[in-house]
Amino acid sequence: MPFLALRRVTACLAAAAAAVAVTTSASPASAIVGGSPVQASQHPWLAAVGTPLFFVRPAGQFCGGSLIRPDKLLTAAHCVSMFRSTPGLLKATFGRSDLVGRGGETVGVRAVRVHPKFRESTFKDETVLHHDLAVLTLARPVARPTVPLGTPGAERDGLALGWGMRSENDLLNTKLRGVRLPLPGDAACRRAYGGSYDAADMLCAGSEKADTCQFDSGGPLLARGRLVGVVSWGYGCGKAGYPGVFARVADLP
Ligand code: 4AZ
Repeated sequence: MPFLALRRVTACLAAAAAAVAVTTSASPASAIVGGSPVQASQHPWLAAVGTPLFFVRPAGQFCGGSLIRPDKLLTAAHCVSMFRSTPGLLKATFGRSDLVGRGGETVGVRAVRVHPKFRESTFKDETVLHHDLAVLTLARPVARPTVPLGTPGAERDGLALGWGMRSENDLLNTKLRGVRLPLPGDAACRRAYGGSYDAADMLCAGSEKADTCQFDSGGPLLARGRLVGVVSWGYGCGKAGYPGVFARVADLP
């Protein structure tokens, strides 16, 4: 393996290990609070994104993704930017309700395209993610329905899906869950995050009772069955006054 790639992978694993450490030590409340188990077969376009290198999680899962073309998976840029030159290390698994097990369909990744304006800044000690979108080209097209893209309208809530953490005592959740998140509007996130929140490319969803968290990133926020957002960032998880922030899929270049 070339040195650069190895260094990138090492950095990735270090980041992943750090994410786990943060989750175990400092995680407040929980993710997918108020959510419930979901069968992956109900959302055949939904994938767990992982790498065999991330051995601390079954299937090496660290993010989610949504099939938007037979060979294109939409996810978060921060999930995959370190794999830009080594896309072959990534895997997408569809149709697996529990990451422990062999069900569903696993496909390799041939290319990683990150939003050209993707960048990071900071809010308190959280990383703020701008234009946090990436498209993975799968090694082959899959025979699965795609999810239609949309923009949120007047609806009061949306549905988020993910294999991420439910609470600080739930490090090892491996089951797919779904949660209805209130859509409090841009003003709520501006109150929480000030200038770090940019309504042009971000969307605000969640409450202290319903939120997303570590390992839900890259996964979908649906409104009326359309994909409107991608799980991106937030100040902690389930913290009152700090809704989750999603990348608007309408920001796809
Ligand atoms: C994360 O670390 C993460 N509560 C995802 C979503 C939120 C916070 C953190 C929003 O992947």
